[in-house]
This record gives sequence, structure tokens and C-alpha cells, in this order.
Amino acid sequence: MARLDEVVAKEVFEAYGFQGEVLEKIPFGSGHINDTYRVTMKEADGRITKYIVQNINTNAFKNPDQLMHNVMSVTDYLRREIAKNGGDPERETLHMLRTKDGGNYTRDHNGDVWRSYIFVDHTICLMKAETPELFYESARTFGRFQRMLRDFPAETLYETIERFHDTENRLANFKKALEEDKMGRAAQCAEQIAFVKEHEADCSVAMNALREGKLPLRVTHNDTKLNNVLMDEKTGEGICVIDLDTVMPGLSINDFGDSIRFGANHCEEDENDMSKVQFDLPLYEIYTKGFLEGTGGSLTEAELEYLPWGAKLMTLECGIRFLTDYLEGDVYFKISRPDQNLDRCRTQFKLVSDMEENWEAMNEIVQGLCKKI
Ligand code: ADP
Ligand code: GN1
Ligand code: MG
Repeated sequence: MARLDEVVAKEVFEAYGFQGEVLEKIPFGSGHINDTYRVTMKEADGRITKYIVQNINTNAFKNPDQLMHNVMSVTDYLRREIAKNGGDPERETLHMLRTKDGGNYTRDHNGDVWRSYIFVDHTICLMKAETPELFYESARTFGRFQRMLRDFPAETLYETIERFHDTENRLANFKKALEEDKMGRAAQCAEQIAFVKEHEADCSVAMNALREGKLPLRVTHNDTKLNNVLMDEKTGEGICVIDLDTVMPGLSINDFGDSIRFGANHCEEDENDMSKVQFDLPLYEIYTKGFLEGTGGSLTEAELEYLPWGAKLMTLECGIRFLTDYLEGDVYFKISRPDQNLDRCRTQFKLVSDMEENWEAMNEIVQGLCKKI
């Protein structure tokens, strides 16, 4: 974990040319990968400016130059699209800052990588869908994001994490970790290991559809958790999609699916009491409606047909990733207590089982909503 302590903060602020008095510098958000701070400065002319200062986790993102190339080119593109549509680019996409040398990140004396961008004020960021309306808004915002990037030249983007949503590869990594069992934890998760084995064939469904040319490769976000969208604090309107590190070529059904995984329930991702973990079909329906509205008819028939698969596969894949990390000794996802990754895996697998029970209804909901478009 990289800390923005006094020494590091001085180095980073100097690199970015921040001037004035630091009023506040606090850890912010609850992401599993990067370390994020909010910094509030009082400029020489008395203006108050808020920044996000964020450490890029180079264990997950091996090449910060390529990562920042993606983020910069996507935000530049979005800024133009938003302006064309009469929106406000300062609020509706991230405004990444440049260092005094014109770079898009800086390294501190430890070699840790830091970047900064403008804090979008008067917004909220939710960990749970507090109301169906807010969940619906998040769906419209992620759908719109996808549509705005429809003509973005995908070939100019780097793959910031290789084979990120290649579920077959995630399965292979899990098998390797299980074989090694370097922490001796396999015995504690026999039930979850059996669950993966029962679902091996599922791991190929989207990858097969991609290989067969049924599903198109698009520019997608790939990490569409509810807490990666900012909503207006007064109106609840979806404003800005954030956390753009995984924007790269991918499948639209995965962007849909990852939001369902995280938001169509009422539990914490690491809930320990499985009786509290339940897939919520009405929330699934509401999200689907918003996503279809946001994507505005830009999805193909096959993509629409595979949306429920996106939900099931993102949930299964995420569970497999948590389990793999548990077996490997919690080296990827940040934890704040022992067995947290195993608990995270258990919630995901419970949600997969619930989706299987609701499979017909999930498909009917998509079909019903498509007829209305
Ligand atoms: P992580 O990759 O760790 O999830 P994020 O980029 O999602 O990191 O940032 C972590 C949190 O910081 C977000 O969930 C959100 O609460 C907050 N945040 C990030 N960027 C902004 C921004 N530009 N304006 C306001 N809040 C932000
Ligand atoms: C991570 O960075 P964050 O917390 O938004 C992860 C996602 C997982 C998610 C599970 C780069 O997202 O893929 O779905 O945790 N991001 C990366 O909550 O691996
Ligand atoms: Mg995030």
C-alpha cells in the first residue's frame, strides 16, 4: 500500500505544481486496487480546489505509461462527445492533470506511481443501490458511456491487464493456484472449489461467442461497479463514469454483467452471513431498462440475448478471482481482515446460484424490455 505521507505529498504536489495551502489530505473511497486521496487546496487567490491524488497499483497495472495513454485518450474523446451533445465535460468525465513536465503521472522517491485529477464536487458515490431510481440512473450512465465510445478507435488502446475478462484464463489461473495451494488453504474452501468445477463449462460461453463472431469486441469499461459512477448529490442523476483504468476492448455484456453482480442485491460484497445474500430480480429488471436506454439501440441482437450470461459470468468470474487470490495468499485484492477474499467468493457463488434459479425470468425480462424499444 502506498501512502501519501508528508514527504510523498510534497514530491507529488511539487511535480504537479500545486500551490497554496493544503487544507485537507484524506484517504478516499473503497476500491480494492488503487490508493486514493482527496486533497483540498487553498490557492494563493483564495480559491478552494479539490483534487483526487491516486496511487496506481503497479502490481495490477504493470505498465503505467500504457494505462495513462488509454485514460488520456478516452477522456479527451469523451470530452469532445459530451460537448457535442451539449453536456458539461468538466462534470461528465474525468479531467486528468498534467505534471509541470507535461507527464501524466509522477513517481515518488520509492518509485510509486501517482496521478492527479479534478475532484468532481457535489456528487455522491454509492456502495449499495440505496433506491431503485439510483440504480436505474447508474445503468443509464454506464449505457451512455458505452454508446459514446461506440466509434472510438479500439485498436489505439492497450490491454492494461492482459486477458482481464477472459473467464477461461481466470479458470486456468485458479487451477494453477489450487494445484500449488501455497498457503495450505484449499481444505478450507472445498465447497467453493467444487462449485468452480461444476461451472467449468460456463467459463467458455462468452469466449466461444466472441470467437464465433457472435459477440462484437467493443470499447468497454470492464469494472462497472456502482461505486465507479458519480451521481448528482441533489438530483441523484448519473453524472460521471470514473475508474477508467480498465477501459479497453471488451464485451458489452460484461459491462452490463458486472453492474448486476455488484448492485442487484442488498449485501456487502464480503458479507459473511449467506442468508443475507440474495439476487434481487426487480433490481435486475430496473438496471436492464436503464442500460438499454443508455445504450440507445446500439447493441446487436446477440448482445441483447447474451445479457443474462454477462451477469452470471461476471459474478462467477469474480468469485473465481477472489478464490484464486485467497489460495495465493491475498496478493491482489486489498483485504482488511483474514478470510475476506473467501467471504467475497462465497457471496459471488451464492449470487450465481440465485441467478441460475431465476434464469428463465432473467431472459424473459430482457426479451420483454427489448420488445418495448
Ligand atoms: P479504485 O480503482 O481503487 O476503485 P477509483 O478511481 O474508483 O479507485 O476511486 C476511488 C473512489 O474515489 C471512488 O469510488 C470515488 O468515491 C472517489 N473518486 C474517484 N474519482 C473521483 C472524482 N473525480 N471526483 C469525486 N470522487 C472521486
Ligand atoms: C476491483 O478497483 P475496483 O475496486 O473498482 C477489480 C475488479 C473487480 C472488483 C471487485 C483492476 O475493482 O475487476 O470486479 O475489484 N479491479 C481490477 O469488487 O482488478
Ligand atoms: Mg473504483
